[in-house]
Amino acid sequence: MTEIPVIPAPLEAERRPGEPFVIGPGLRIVAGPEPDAVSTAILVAGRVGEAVGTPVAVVEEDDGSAGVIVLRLTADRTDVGLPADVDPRLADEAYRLEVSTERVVVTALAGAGLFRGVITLQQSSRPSGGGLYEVPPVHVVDHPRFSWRGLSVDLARHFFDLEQLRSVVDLMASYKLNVLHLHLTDDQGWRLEIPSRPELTAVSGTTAVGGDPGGWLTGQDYAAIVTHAASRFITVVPEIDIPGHVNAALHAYGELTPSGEPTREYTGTDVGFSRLHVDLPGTAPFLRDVLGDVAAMTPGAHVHIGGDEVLTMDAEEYRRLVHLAMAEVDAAGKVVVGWQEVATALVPDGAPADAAAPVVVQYWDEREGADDVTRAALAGADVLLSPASKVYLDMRYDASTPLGLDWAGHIEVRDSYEWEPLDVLPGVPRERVVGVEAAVWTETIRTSDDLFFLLLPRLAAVAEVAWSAPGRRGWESFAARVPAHVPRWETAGLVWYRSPQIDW
Ligand code: TNX
Repeated sequence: MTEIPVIPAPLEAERRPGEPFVIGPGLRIVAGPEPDAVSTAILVAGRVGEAVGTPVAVVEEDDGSAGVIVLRLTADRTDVGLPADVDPRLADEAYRLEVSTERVVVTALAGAGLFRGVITLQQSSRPSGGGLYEVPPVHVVDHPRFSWRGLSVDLARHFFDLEQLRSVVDLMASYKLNVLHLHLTDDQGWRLEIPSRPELTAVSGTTAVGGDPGGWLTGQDYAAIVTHAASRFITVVPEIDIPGHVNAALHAYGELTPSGEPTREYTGTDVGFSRLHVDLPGTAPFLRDVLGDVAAMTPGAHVHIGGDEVLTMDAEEYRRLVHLAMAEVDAAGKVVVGWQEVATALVPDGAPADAAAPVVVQYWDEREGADDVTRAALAGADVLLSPASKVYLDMRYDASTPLGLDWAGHIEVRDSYEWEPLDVLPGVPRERVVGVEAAVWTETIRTSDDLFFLLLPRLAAVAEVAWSAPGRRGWESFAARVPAHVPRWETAGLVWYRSPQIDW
């Protein structure tokens, strides 16, 4: 196992003899001319400069001198130690890190890999007194196991604003996660301004669970979080949850209800009671407007249409509504993601999928049989794994946890760590599994402190499950590496859970 306290555990990490590399005043970063290398260099220079208290220069010329961190892009896979048979989707995030007493060199095929390598460098460093940091000589070759390593955050039950989301993104970046899924709409509130449907936020933006204050992201806020995430090579996947979980929409637009009257606001925490109606004249235009606008605001490849927990609709109407939404997302040039229930609409009665557009099915509910998901995967759908009993980070750690739910059980840190993604759905072909995504639902979560208390340290555990090769990770090793991360959490002002399973 690795000797450096890096999470997720790298594929290959070997300490080398020699004095540590010193990070302090006078340090320079060599990068460029590629914009992706320069942008990461500037980000790193800013952070290091803040830590050591003097500005750090970014230069293009490598004169071979000591005291530099070199960020180097290459087109040659062997430069980053990548085996020829590695999935091309993983190559962009691969990196090689060489730390010697004199210099640090990060090599990658793309900006994403440079950024991931710098995170490893950061986690390998330790304060050495007098505002300096040092990094022991080390050789690291690394790439992720899965291409989708996500966190889903529910902004609908309680709202979290741009600044709070920026710290979530920063935490994700520090564990090499690469997808931020935003659950933007639900019965209790609508959290993204939609230019063609302004009443959604004007009417339903201000409500939240328990009558707590709501809020929403303006188009500008959304663009800002997308940009902040992109600079850390994290993609935002927006979720507009249909055809259930829609009371906020029905409260804003009466044309979506059979009576034509808007529904009342809803501030409870039940699920499954609200629904769209496929035959109302207002429904298809609503889906077109909302999904079209969201797709237009989103540079990432995916739009999530929800599809979960629709308890008051027959299968045929559900299927028609899901297909309407899928067609709009497809027309807008995006790939559909849906919770596992959409699998029932993809492959009805076991019939093979029609030459279907690509789709990602997100598995979450282990109480349900997974036959539909497996069938969809065999017909070509990709599968994203969010088994609730492992990665629903809104579950309590144990019976004494002061907040959180427990319908999927208690999830101690070790529970979120010790599981094998490919064993979750044995019938799904390995190459259909795109990755792992944690989720945090916010029925009981109101503040950043609540949120980070539930995320830490479990998010780090899930990140390792999603990134590290099975033979490279293990609970004892993980538990031994976690305590070194506490100072960074505390410097960032993040509250965390002192699990009795870890020797802090
Ligand atoms: C299930 S997961 C839900 C959410 C709840 C969550 C609470 C999913 C697709 N639906 O509506 O917030 O459980 O843990």
